[in-house]
Amino acid sequence: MKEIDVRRRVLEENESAASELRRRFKEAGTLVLNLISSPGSGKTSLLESTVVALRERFVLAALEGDIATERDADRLRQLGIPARQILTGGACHLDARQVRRELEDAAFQAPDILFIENVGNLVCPTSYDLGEDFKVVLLSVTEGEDKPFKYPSIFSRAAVTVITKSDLLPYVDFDLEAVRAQVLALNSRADFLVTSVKSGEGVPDWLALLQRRLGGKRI
Ligand SMILES: Nc1nc2c(ncn2[C@@H]2O[C@H](COP(=O)(O)OP(=O)(O)O)[C@@H](O)[C@H]2O)c(=O)[nH]1
Ligand SMILES: [Mg+2]
Repeated sequence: MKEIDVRRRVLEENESAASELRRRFKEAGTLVLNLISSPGSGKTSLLESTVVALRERFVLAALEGDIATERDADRLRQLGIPARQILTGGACHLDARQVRRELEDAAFQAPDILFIENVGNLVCPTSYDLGEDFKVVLLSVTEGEDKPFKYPSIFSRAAVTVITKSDLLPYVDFDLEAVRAQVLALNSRADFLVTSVKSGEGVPDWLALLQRRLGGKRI
């Protein structure tokens, strides 16, 4: 009983910090994405391609959640955008207060798009709102076609599902249509994109989606 109360309190505190963040991002006109996937699905790689494609037209920034190392933030800083690593020291997800702390730095207060790469897993990040406009779940074709139904919470809450590494489809058993059907059964309004940063497939659709969403936020 006590454990349930503590968990509820933690989530309530997170909700209130997330609402404040959402208000601030709305005022600033910043589109905020919360990217969630297993480790190695290709979150940072997709962000790298996105940054290279959009950095001249938009002001971009990224927050990178990880248990340890600055590697992902380094990868994005090398491309010339402000990126900060949030080290959770073992926790399996980011929370809204960690994001709020980063907003003390002016570079993160009002970009056009703020990418938040969550800690790699399909479970804990699902319950923690970060004040984002929408969650993006990534699933690479090497992870198995049963994953949406195995991890239904994240696939039903993410507005966008991005299948990654489509260049590897010839080498694995991954029935794209079966995966699409699972995702749509969980969330009939989900956007479903099939991408590869190696071949470039689907990347233009992803960039178009971001620009459409940014436009929608600023109306
Ligand atoms: N073949 C292929 N490999 C990819 C693709 N995207 C990422 N990778 C590889 O997958 C590995 C993990 O990628 P990373 O972006 O670090 O994943 P993250 O842990 O989700 O951020 C790296 O070795 C990438 O080069 C892709 O589209 N095709
Ligand atoms: Mg990464």
